[in-house]
Amino acid sequence: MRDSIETVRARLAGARTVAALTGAGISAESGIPTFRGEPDSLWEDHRPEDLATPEAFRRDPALVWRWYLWRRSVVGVAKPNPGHAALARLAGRFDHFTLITQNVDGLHEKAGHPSDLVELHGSLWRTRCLGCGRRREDRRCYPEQFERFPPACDHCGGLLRPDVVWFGESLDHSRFDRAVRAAVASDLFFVIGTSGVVQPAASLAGLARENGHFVVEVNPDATPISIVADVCLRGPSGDILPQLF
Ligand code: BJW
Ligand code: ZN
Repeated sequence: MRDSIETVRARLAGARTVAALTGAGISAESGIPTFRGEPDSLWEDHRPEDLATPEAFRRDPALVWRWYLWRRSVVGVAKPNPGHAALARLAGRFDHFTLITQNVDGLHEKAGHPSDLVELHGSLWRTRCLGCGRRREDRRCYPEQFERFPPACDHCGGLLRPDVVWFGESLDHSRFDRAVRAAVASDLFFVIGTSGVVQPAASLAGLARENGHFVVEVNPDATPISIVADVCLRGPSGDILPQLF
């Protein structure tokens, strides 16, 4: 492990352009459940097709909203951990650093991430109106805080939904383009705390590798991304990342 850490440090010293893709694992040490693989993961208690699809929302918007409000209440009291802080420090050292996150928790921003941040799967803290399309910041955590529930748009009365990307939905094109450009252009590409099973985010590591760049995975467990990584640092990101930056 010591050698691998030294290898990554040396790569960083010679890199001009760096990018990182993060997933739920980076927030695990802040007390936020991951989606898969752990006994208290989100999908252990809930079927994704019941909660994170447009069909589920059409079927029962109140049920889906209650789940998202519960997640807001968990995330709202969470603090960034040493992994988020280390990435924010690293970003401050490079003119070209892109942080691509699949997380909707806002913890990279809370950690003071200074530069290019691409929230591929949206944000827990925004709503989007199904009627007029307006997006608004919204930090409420309880159904009682809304005039109507499920919540409605104060502009057009349309149904509001969480501004996140559900299964079967396309990612915002300009956000995904920024992520692809970063993967193609970065000398060094970190993949941190993601199971690497959800597309198209998972394909970014392969794209970086195909373009000849050095790929570093940080994860306690092996994933489908491990085979494209040049170095795999096995352990929690809150332990590993502060040793690198
Ligand atoms: C630690 C740690 C520590 C623990 N330190 N690490 C067949 C093949 C290919 C693709 C598809 C397919 N069938 C369907 C698809 C498409 C589908 C998909 O990928 N499905 C697969 C699951 C099979 N993708 C989509 O639908 C996407 N859209 C799309 O493709 O559009 C085109 C299209 C249109 C129409 C039809 C079909 C395609 C959209 C995907 C949206 C994903 N949305 C979610 C919910 C977001 C909102 C919310 O948060 O509620 O995004 S699902 C969920 O998974 C969430 C996450 O961002 C995402 C990824 O999860 P992540 O981050 O990897 O977390 P985990 O829990 O899986 O992993 C945690 C990792 O951390 C583990 O590895 C641990 O070991 C590690 N870890 N502790 C470091 N301390
Ligand atoms: Zn509206």
